[in-house]
Amino acid sequence: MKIYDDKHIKNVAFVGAHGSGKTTLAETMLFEAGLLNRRGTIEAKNTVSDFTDIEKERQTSIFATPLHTEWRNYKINIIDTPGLDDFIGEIVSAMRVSETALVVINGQHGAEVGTEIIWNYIGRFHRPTVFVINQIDHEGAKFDEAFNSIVELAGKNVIKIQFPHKMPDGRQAIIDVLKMKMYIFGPEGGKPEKHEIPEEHKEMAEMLHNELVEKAAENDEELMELFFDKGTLNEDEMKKGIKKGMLNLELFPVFVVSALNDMGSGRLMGFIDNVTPSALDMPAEQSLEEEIIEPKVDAAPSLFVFKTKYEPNVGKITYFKVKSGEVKTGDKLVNGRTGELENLGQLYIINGKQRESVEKLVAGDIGAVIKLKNTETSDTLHHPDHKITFKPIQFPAPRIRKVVRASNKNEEEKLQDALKKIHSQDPTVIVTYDKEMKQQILSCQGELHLAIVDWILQKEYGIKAEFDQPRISYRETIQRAASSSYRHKKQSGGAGQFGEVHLKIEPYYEGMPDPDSFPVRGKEEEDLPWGGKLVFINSIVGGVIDARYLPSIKKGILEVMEAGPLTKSPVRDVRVIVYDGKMHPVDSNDISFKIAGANAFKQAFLDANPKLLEPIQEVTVKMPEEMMGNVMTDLQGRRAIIMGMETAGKYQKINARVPLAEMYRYSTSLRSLTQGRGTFTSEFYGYELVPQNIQEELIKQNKKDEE
Ligand SMILES: Nc1nc2c(ncn2[C@@H]2O[C@H](COP(=O)(O)OP(=O)(O)O)[C@@H](O)[C@H]2O)c(=O)[nH]1
Ligand SMILES: [Mg+2]
Repeated sequence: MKIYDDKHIKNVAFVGAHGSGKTTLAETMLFEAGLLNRRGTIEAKNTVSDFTDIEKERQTSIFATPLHTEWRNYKINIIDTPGLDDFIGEIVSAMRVSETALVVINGQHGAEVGTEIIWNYIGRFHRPTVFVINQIDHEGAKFDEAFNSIVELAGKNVIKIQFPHKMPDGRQAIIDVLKMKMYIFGPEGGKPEKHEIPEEHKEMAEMLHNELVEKAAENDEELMELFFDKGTLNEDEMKKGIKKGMLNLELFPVFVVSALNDMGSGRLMGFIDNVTPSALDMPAEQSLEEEIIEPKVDAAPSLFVFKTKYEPNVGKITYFKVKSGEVKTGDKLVNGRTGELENLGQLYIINGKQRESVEKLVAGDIGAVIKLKNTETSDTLHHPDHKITFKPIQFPAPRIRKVVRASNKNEEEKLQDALKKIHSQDPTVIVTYDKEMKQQILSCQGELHLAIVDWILQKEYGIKAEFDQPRISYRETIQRAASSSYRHKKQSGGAGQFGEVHLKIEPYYEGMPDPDSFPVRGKEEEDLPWGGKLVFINSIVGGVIDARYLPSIKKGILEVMEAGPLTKSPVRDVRVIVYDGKMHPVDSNDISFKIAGANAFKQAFLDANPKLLEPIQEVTVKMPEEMMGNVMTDLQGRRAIIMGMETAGKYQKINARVPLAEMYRYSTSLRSLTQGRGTFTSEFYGYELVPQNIQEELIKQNKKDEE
């Protein structure tokens, strides 16, 4: 492999709806460049990109796969991504290290739901974007409709560089209004014949060409002047203007290809070489140390890890982009997060599962290394003398949560280990332990994502796991003050037990003034591990209870609070005033006061209008305007409180607070309510009162469970 300098490396993420042809296009680009002897297909399960067993089985991409091709003295790194929303994490990490997004559009369907979701997502990265209408060979392909759907998606800055044409003899042709040429393909595709644009399309081509010239000139003053002088621009000037327009996100060129029949991929690679930006053209990134890191070769080396993979017989593979300087085989760099030195060993460039050793990689390039000790996705490795840390990748928050456990109890440890690796490979799979509910929670992006995790556990780790709905963790509290007293007394043989406690409990709130009807001899404010507070006030006068017994009383109360009287849920936000009691000179001890405190508290609690609180999620739903009514009705059926609505382009956003108990399978319902066009995020907001009828239901259920 030739070594390319930083100006001759382009990084492109292939994104777009599921089934649009991203993987097939990547395969064709590798083949056209002579890197493959034969082209694999999705159906034959032998593409370079979809090489994992699960991708072959499902005949679709599930992971982002780094590939590269070489075209006319340029190296093009491609990251082929999956098209389904559940795998958005793969798209996010690919976008992070690519300068250009290449959105593949299925020529039969135009911009689809998946395109729309991904477009909205990649918008956040502010990346220059090329649209490619694929499948022009297909009898169902409709170029004009597909093009219009792109305009609808991305606006008036979408501009045609090419359109397809069928020759009278049935051969496929592509008319290019930048080059002002027609390319005619044989049945096998590959290298086309170059021709003049036929008479019937001349006028249209001229018009589009002029549009393109104007658009190219718009983005550069110098070009604008040239354009006014000459009335046109030459090809090089146009390329310069198009590049500027792309960098300003004010020009989105549209190409056409048949990935399957190998038509148009060479021209597209030529455009990537000559027009799409390299890392040097992009705004330099600022490190967390607030240093501007230019992707220059003559600088201290740094690299950013965007992907991690575990492969049988190989172990851990770390994929990275060189952000500055150059890295060489055998370099020792420091991991900014751990401070540990990592030995880079052999460097590789990658094409799916194939790795080719290289001696060095320069700023802007993408490569891999194996067997790093303790480096994860989002880490930066830097020169020992020059600390550089890049901002970690912002992965989307999880959308579903499940309890996960090994079907076979003996495999629990094995499961932990496997889940750790799965998280390392895919940071959107998150495993946490919920101490309160004593359950292990796996969070991820959706039901399909979960199915993939399950598959990996079974097929790669030989573990059968079970996934259940997590239990909702309620809270208990009180709504009015109540007092009670309790005497604990035991006098059967040996030493007796005696303790008597009088207390008052009240609902606690932030900023509550001290009581005026009791003296405050001591006050403890305790932040409870399950949220909320216990305020414990000692108002004992005349030493009726010894001060040394107060901690025992509090301990007894806390024990009750840990598993509340209503449903065994934790109690929060209570103020307790211990104001009276009795001791016995011989029989009183810690345990007696603990028992008395606990029982006095329990009695008072049940008398104080006790209430259940439930977790509430802050939910944001985004959907096309016309679907808002249905989404709203559904949300109201889930006891949601609508907090606000706002317009975001063609979309409406609803902000709502929804009880977690009502969010069950929301992703599935939203999908069917919006034909897949709605998306949502959901975050914990806080605890709120459960409606009375539901409270009664829950108490009844809890009694039943106990029996
Ligand atoms: N007719 C036709 N089919 C194509 C073309 N490109 C891809 N396909 C088919 O579309 C399906 C999805 O392709 P794939 O590359 O997996 O799409 P991806 O999900 O975007 O990666 C496969 O069955 C391909 O054979 C094309 O240019 N023409
Ligand atoms: Mg694919």
